[in-house]
Amino acid sequence: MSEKIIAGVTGGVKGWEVPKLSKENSELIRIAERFEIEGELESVVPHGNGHINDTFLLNCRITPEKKCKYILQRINHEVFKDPEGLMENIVEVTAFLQKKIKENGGDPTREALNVIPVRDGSSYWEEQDGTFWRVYRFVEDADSFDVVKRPEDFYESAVAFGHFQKLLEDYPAEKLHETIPNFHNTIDRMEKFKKAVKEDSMHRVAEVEDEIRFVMDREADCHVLCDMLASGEIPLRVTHNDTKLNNIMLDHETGKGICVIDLDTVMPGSALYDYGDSIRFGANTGEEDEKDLSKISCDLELFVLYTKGFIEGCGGSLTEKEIRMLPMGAKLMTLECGIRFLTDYLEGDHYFKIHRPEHNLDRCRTQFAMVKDMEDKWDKMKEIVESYL
Ligand code: ADP
Ligand code: GN1
Ligand code: MG
Repeated sequence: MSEKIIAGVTGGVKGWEVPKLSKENSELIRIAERFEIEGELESVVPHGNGHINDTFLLNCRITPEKKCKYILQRINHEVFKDPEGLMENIVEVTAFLQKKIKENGGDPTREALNVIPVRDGSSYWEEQDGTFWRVYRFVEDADSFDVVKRPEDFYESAVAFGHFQKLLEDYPAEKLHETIPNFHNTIDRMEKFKKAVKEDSMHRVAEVEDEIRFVMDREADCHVLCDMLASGEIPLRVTHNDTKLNNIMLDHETGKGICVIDLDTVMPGSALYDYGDSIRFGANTGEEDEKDLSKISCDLELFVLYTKGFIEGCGGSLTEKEIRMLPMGAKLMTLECGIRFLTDYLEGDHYFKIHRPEHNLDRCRTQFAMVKDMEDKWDKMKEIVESYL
């Protein structure tokens, strides 16, 4: 491996230091070479903008003309307490998807994640320091986006996320490990939030009284979807649970959502979670961490496009009740995410990666501004989804 190609793993942002991942470039190379990657490893570089795992791009040279890429990830085991169960889910789910994609005449090496095993055959590598690593084949000729640049991209992401759920319709849910218990249980999220407020371990409660009130005023909302799932009014399905736009790869040539990635949270859930989380992130006119809240709103044109694409992608599997509840899915996923950012801020920012001191607070505020805007546009949102009944 050439000496001159080095990964920069850390970074200071405007005088504030991002916590260091204590891995030197040589260690990353040593870890990467444990996996069945082809050719000679030429470089390891940090990649993507995920909030949870540490992601690196591996560039390999097979011949002087032929190159290939992989994704190396350190699984965040503070967040995912059972990395073995998580990888078992991913191996099983990707094998299931690949089989279906093949049967449907698609390309299973590109339209689903491909886990590259460790040379001893296992799906992940555990370092002596207790960190967990995995490698995926890189999805070539495709991009993931952190903001909606073209409305049609958002539409295509909706079709792909809907279709993903449809493909997993007959996946045996009982085989899945619950990688994060109560992940979208908004009642539980509310309880954890109240505990963080009560403990006030960082002495930050006084500065976020408005935000705390915003949450408490909406406590009743937190019960709506949980109660409907519990009573069977809406079905439990196998869902992705983290459907933000940068968790899908869009094909350069066709513009279609070619591959759904970030499968760590594939678990039993509600279709409304997947729909709602995409609206939360992609239909927002501002970025998730925008400081200027006047830029935040729910873009109803994007809302229409996503709704259309998702319902099409689900291929007729959504029930009438689920369609009626789509606006509630969007509002609750946004409220929940804001509550999670605020809880993490109150607890000292140990869950989401942050790049500035008040990053989680900024993120929480955009989510609440988005919720407020949805409430103002509620009748219109209902009218839009009801046109699909
Ligand atoms: P996180 O859980 O931290 O969000 P992701 O699995 O979403 O991690 O990966 C972070 C980013 O890395 C993605 O948004 C995407 O840009 C890129 N990425 C992940 N897996 C692949 C892949 N197999 N091919 C190409 N890019 C990928
Ligand atoms: C995290 O992993 P990433 O960056 O795609 C989080 C989601 C949040 C999202 C907010 C496992 O998603 O639940 O909605 O940040 N993932 C996990 O941007 O907690
Ligand atoms: Mg991601």
